[in-house]
Amino acid sequence: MGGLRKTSEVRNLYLVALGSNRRHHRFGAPAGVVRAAMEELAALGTVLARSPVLVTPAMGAAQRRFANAALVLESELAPPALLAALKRSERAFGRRRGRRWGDRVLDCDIILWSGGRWASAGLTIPHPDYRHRTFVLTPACTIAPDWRDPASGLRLAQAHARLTRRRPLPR
Ligand code: PH2
Ligand code: MG
Ligand code: MG
Repeated sequence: MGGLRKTSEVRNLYLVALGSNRRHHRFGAPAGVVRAAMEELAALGTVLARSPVLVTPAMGAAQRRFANAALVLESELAPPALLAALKRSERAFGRRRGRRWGDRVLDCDIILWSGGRWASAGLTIPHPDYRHRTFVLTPACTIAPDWRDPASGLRLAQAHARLTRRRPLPR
């Protein structure tokens, strides 16, 4: 019966970004890895929306291009518990510790949380760098363009427009 559901259950919404630029022995190319990971994350709550999987050029030290996507997850897990679960999934997909920003089978990052801001030793929400990353903002805008960043006050669609706006050529 519905009455058995605890009223103390907290409904958290998360915007999670996924990335891969290495093959998986079972799921194949990076796009397949990201698709499989999106299925896997449904075990952590309810996936309310998922973006298409996009192929993006590597930013930073990584060598190969990425598959990237984003999803909105509703979950009873608090931020540190979700982070631990995402790290478990990354390991289950074969991710090994390595160079920061290197090639990886699977990367899952918490970008935004309905509770606003979070700051603890290994976790900062909003994600400190996502505003500069089209590979996060482009997929995120397809599913949550109106989600407002609690730090900047900007909607994701506005943050995306700022990032991708053509600047006038220097004269
Ligand atoms: N992730 C990185 C570094 N560079 N580039 C793209 N295109 N997509 C990513 O997900 C990505 C990256 C470190 O997390
Ligand atoms: Mg990342
Ligand atoms: Mg990460």
